[in-house]
Amino acid sequence: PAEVKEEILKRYPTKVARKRDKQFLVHEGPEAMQTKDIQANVRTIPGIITQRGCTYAGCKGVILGPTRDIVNITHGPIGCGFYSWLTRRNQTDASAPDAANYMTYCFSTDMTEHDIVFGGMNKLRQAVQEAYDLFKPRAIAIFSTCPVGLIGDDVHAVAREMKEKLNAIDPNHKVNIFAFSCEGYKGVSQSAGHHIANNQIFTHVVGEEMKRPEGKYLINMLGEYNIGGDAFEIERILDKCGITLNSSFSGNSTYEQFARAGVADLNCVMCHRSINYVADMMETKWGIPWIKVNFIGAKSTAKSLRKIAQYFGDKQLIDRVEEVIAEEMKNVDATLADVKPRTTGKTAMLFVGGSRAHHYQDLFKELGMRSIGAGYEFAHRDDYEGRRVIPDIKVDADSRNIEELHIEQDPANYNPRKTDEELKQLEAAGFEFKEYAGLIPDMDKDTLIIDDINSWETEKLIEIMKPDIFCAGIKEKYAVEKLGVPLKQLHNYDMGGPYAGFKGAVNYYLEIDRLVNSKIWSYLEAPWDKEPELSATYVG
Ligand code: CFM
Ligand code: HCA
Repeated sequence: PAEVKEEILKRYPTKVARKRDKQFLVHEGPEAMQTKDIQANVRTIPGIITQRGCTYAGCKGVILGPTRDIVNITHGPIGCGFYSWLTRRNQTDASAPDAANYMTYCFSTDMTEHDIVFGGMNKLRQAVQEAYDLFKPRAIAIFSTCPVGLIGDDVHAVAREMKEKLNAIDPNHKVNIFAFSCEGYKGVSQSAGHHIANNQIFTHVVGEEMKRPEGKYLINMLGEYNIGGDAFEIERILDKCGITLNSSFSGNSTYEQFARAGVADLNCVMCHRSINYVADMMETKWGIPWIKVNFIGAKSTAKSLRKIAQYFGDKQLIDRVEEVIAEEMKNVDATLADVKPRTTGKTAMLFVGGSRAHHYQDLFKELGMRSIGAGYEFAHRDDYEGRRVIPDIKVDADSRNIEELHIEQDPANYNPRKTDEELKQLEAAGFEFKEYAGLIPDMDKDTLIIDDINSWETEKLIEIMKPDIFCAGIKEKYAVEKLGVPLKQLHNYDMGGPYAGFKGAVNYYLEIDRLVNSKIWSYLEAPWDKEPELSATYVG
């Protein structure tokens, strides 16, 4: 692996190589890695074909995308709205008779040259009015794209003004309207967009309703986005255990769920990257403790359920969780008995987002496969090295650009869920609150950990290391498959899934078996190998 790194870096100009060197680690074993840090959450080098997306994508697509009853208006040229329309394959259950579902629509102000020159605020007012007239929604959200920031349209002023105007029309219908300054260029990646989205939802929605719904064990799931129906499988399992999902950020979610998030007994964080600060804010404001969970992988699912049960400490729940695990593991074990002999020893690489490149390694482990290279597109150092490094993370101008909310205890509703004594007891029994150790400790010696990998490095890695499967997204898919290596999209599951929970694990085992054991990849020949007339020669 050290030679692979050298081979790749030596092709770069010195300045680029020096920078990539800090973002490209060879795993030297657990002890040595304790002192190594990775550079992350910094700007991509201009000219390099990154996997990353923009701040608007992180805000509008990722965080608010899976919520069904907020009308999400993109203020910008039509491409931004169109491209972020249902491309992530997050699903929602709108089967209740009165359930509103706007996810199938694409709302945009369709800014054109005229609006860029003379300002787009009037058009935005009209769009909000039109959305209100057509749907009478519970909430309308406005998302800024790059040109909005450049010309200075005040989206927040329009939101305030329209909220006041529309709430005066019909006193029986309350509509909440808020906006996001999530211009695409605002941060170095989608990650900034998560933060902007979460801050505004926290400011404008969370805490609006403080009445506790029914349910003895009330949890919020933070950072689960219902890709391919994952949330449905997680909800099925929680239901079976008797655990009530109070609020989901934001897979299969509704406005009301966000509004009542403050009453839960426990916050469970799936994707640490996109939302860990929300868990902290809810702890400060209302005293809700948080734990890291992972429902990707059958063993991880079982572990997460046990952790939740241990937190509540109720014998009845602990026993029920064990019953559910035993019952669900039958099918998991039977599938593995069939599949594992064929997948054992195969190798995988995962370069995805800010949490899946870690979580999906658990599924590969269950299949007896080795993850020989992994990295995130836009995660921060804590997602690689663990939360212990948070105090040492350098705050640069780009991160300072993203607002940190200052949260205080809510005097009326603050209520620590556990006494100090109970917390101490749990901790003494090995229970960890607010803890995430990151991806590096779970990887083996001699693997590669690469932040913000680019298309050239991807092709080079595959050429040298020849993994049996590569996990990434749509931009990488066909380039990688043309090299004769199957690519599994972990963003939209290639229309498959769910892959979370127990049933999801079974789906994943079967899918990976099909991919890594199919003969088709070895027959693959690029078109120009067969028909040389298709190959072009560059005559510069
Ligand atoms: Fe979290 Fe996500 Fe991800 Fe993410 Fe994403 Fe996503 Fe992803 Mo695509 S919030 S970091 S910004 S788990 S959209 S649902 S699949 S890159 S690994
Ligand atoms: C985003 C969304 C994305 C893109 C996926 C991909 C997703 O980052 O804006 O590149 O295939 O999950 O849909 O991450």
